[in-house]
Amino acid sequence: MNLLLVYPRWRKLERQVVFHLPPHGPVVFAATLDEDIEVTFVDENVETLDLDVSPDMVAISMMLTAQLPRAFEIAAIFRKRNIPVIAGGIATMLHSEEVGKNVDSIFLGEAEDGHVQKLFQDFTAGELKPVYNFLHDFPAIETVGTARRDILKRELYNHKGMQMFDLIHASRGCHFNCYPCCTPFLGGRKFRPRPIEKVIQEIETIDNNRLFFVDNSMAQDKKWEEELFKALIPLKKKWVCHPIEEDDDILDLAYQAGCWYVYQAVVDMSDLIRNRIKRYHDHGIAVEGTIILGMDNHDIDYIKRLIDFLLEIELELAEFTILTPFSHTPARRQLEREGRILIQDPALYTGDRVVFQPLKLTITELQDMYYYAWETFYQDISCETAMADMYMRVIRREMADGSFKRSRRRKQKFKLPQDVS
Ligand code: B12
Ligand code: SF4
Repeated sequence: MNLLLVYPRWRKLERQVVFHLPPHGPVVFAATLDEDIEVTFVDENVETLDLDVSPDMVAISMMLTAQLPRAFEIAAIFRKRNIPVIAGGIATMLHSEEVGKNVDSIFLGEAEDGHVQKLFQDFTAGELKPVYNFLHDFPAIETVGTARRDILKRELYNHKGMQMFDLIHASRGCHFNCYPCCTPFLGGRKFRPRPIEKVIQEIETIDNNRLFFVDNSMAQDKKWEEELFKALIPLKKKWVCHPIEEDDDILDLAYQAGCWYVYQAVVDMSDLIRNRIKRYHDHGIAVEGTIILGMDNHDIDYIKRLIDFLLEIELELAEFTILTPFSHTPARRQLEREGRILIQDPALYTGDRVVFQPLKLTITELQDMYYYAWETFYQDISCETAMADMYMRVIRREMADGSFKRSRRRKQKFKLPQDVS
């Protein structure tokens, strides 16, 4: 059977440098498929989807709400040609009703442990059902296998000659319940670490020294974290991740294990945040702050002071977004209750547009403060230069421990003048 697996494109954050990472959901999903399913993968963020091909089935994988409109366009084109279309991934779970109206079958939940086989068996028998719901029926974590990175066109994930990182996950779930986040809905608030030997085995297959652990938060099981970092040390990989346990021994191990930088939410200007950032820095770990603008206590003055604070605590990078009431988050529930959601169009749920009524700002003021934040934080060192600095930092470490590899180069694409007619 021929399966066309598509990752629809979405618009990137305005003002941020545009770069592309290889998607993770599709390759982890592909690893769960039986061998007789031949997968062709197209990531529309980096290549053009040929809409004239005729696979036996189209599978759309969606992570973000903003991917929905394009996914529906793709589904409509293939369904018109009587090619069945299924959908899965995070955004399918978050918008199951709407997605269900646009495809032949939706898959909700995690694909491992035989879950997805049910769908393909039914399809082969000509009995594809509209919904396969495994949403809170989590597969045994041991059944998560090595992702099928062989289906990626990896040379396309190269930013200006710099090899971007490969995505991997060492755990699923998150027991916290933060205001803007839908992960508790998806993952059931239970931390599910993968067996460390399986994670290491998977990493050994990755032909890239730079990784991004997409785990929600590493800081959920200290002992597991410690064992994972110890096991990573000999591999000499360099990696980024979400927060790590605030503990000097763990942070020291993380650095030795190759931790390059962490994404850390900066939610206020407290000493707690200041000290947390300092602690990472003291251990040689850089920080990319993730800052959501438009919270109920934010006014113009607060946001201006917040940006000054970010510069003062010397974050290496900052990513600004505007509070977006994504489905199944506490933020959406509150703003819905208060009648403050103004825009429902998923195309505008990119994280850089105001789609709700802020409390202490007008819509225009919040949008302007979003631009102000990017422009002020990067006024002396541009975002591109700050990213290049981060790469120089990792290259130096790689050179020092002998793990540096040159980036892959794209196949020749340019024509010589005499070839151009
Ligand atoms: C990696 C990641 C990114 C990467 C994506 C890289 C890429 N090329 O895709 C980057 C850093 C670019 C990113 C950006 C953003 N992200 Co993000 N991201 C994630 C993260 C951490 C991991 C996703 C992942 O890979 N999961 C692991 C895979 C294996 O799980 P999975 O996709 O569910 O796949 C399983 C199943 O769903 C199934 N499956 C998957 N596909 C299919 C298909 C079919 C047909 C079937 C049957 C099954 C199936 O099989 C898999 C195995 O079981 C999640 C949080 C999380 N932990 O989930 C947030 C998350 C998806 N991001 C989110 C957000 C808010 C954003 C941003 C908008 C803002 C921000 N800065 O965080 C930006 C985008 C801004 C923009 N406009 O560009 C939200 C989603 C919001 C939404 N509803 O749109 C999440 C959930 C974070 C959160 N805590 O709220 N993100
Ligand atoms: S923001 Fe991070 S720590 Fe908080 S609930 Fe979401 S995934 Fe967990």
